[in-house]
Amino acid sequence: MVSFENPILPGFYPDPSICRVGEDYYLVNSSFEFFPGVPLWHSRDLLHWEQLGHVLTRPSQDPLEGCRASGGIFAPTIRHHNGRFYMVTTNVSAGGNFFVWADDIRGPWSEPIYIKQGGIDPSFFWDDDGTVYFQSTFGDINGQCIGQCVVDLETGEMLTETRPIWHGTGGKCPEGPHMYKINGKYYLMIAEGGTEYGHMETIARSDSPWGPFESCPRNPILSHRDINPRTGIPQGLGHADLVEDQNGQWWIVFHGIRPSQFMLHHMGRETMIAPVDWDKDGWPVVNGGKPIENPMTVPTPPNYQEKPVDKAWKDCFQGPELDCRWAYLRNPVLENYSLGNGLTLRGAAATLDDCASPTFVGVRQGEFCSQVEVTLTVDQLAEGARLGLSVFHMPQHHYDLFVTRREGQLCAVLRRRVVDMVVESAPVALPEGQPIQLRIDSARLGYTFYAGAAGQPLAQVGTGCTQLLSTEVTICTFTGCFYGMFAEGASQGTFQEFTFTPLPEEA
Ligand code: 6LW
Repeated sequence: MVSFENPILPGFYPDPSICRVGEDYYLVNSSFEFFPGVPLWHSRDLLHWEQLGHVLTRPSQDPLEGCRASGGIFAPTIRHHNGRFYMVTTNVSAGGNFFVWADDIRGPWSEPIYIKQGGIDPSFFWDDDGTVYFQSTFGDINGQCIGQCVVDLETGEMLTETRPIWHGTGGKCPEGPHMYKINGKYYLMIAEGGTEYGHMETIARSDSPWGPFESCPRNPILSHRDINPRTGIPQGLGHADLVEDQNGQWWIVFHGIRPSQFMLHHMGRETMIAPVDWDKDGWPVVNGGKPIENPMTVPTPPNYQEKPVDKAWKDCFQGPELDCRWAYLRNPVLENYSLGNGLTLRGAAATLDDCASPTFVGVRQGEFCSQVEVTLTVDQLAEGARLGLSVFHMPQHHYDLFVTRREGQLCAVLRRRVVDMVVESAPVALPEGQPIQLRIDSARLGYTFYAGAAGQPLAQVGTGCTQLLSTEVTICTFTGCFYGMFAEGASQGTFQEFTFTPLPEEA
């Protein structure tokens, strides 16, 4: 047995899907309006994950122009069959359901092949006879359900009409379907209850991929809907996928949230994992029937090695391309970004308030308590233009620490945008012609923003609470908070040495 802490992927990494190829595990997440799309992860022991990159790296695969916050790419499924990888997902802002494929996990991935069946949360299942079944959310006279058709993977053509196969156990929003053939039975696992505090995972089985499906008597097999959020135990567990390891032990990946305080979370839905055993009647039992809480103690996974986890990192932007942890807002205007002795950003008309492609590149917040710092050299900055560091959730919810000019004076300002309110701090004067340090100290309930000349003591510019950047305060987004460098207006600046340092939780 080994112990570990969930989430295995901290920060906004929701709707996980997983597959195994030999001794290698691959996992993907949804990505919505952030680009590149569909983060792609690899592991050899299910507990330590490295990001390989993304599946959707070209705008032709992931058109996000003008898409709304929490639009774009919804839940994906990754599968491997006959030596080929398949990733199927939905772009709710352009095109609907589609899949891409690759013979090498590192790509290149194909252009999209669209499938006419509607709904979201698409998934593939290959039967022994080679028939390929496609599932997604659907609806009929009896309400919301899971719909299925047979598809031709060469063309994406539907070879049958869509038929409803299961309506779930009565929870709202039956979604996130995945089908598995285990011990000769067809199992269909879905999420129900909606991706909030009532989320749950349920399962049913049949002798035929078309059903009828018999519901597991112990449904839901995974849920924290009856666990008090004040306990600090993760909430909103659901949207899961199963995988069998090479020792025959089964595992379930799913997402959950870590509230910062009672029924508020700002880091999005995070990827978690737990072991699965099968009871005498052939039904799955998650984590021995116990709640998902840290520390998790689980059977030793294959290839497991104790590895010291160092969450601190630094990026000096010296490479030919950005590290894959960085994400743009929608399809980026690439001429506004350049690398070489730092990351140079050029501002444009688009701002963080717009559903556009402002000059922004960010990394997901995955720790409650941390310190983020970056050094900025101002190359060009017109009156009122901005260069800075933002805690960004969506266009109506972000806190921006930026360098600007007020009556020609170089200064730092904190601007907090919450729905239709914008509050700006008093400007803090900054010296001309010197590198500027911008810093954000994050705590569970709030952020503190600092600025000043690099190497000098920094001045506090302002503070902001995490509550107003929480999903429950926004339009109930599907995303979470990012730390992002940005440029707006007639501005150009070079960012160097972006450091992330986890801090101990304040007492
Ligand atoms: C995902 C679906 C869901 O596709 O939210 O609430 C969507 N549930 O399963 C976005 O995460």
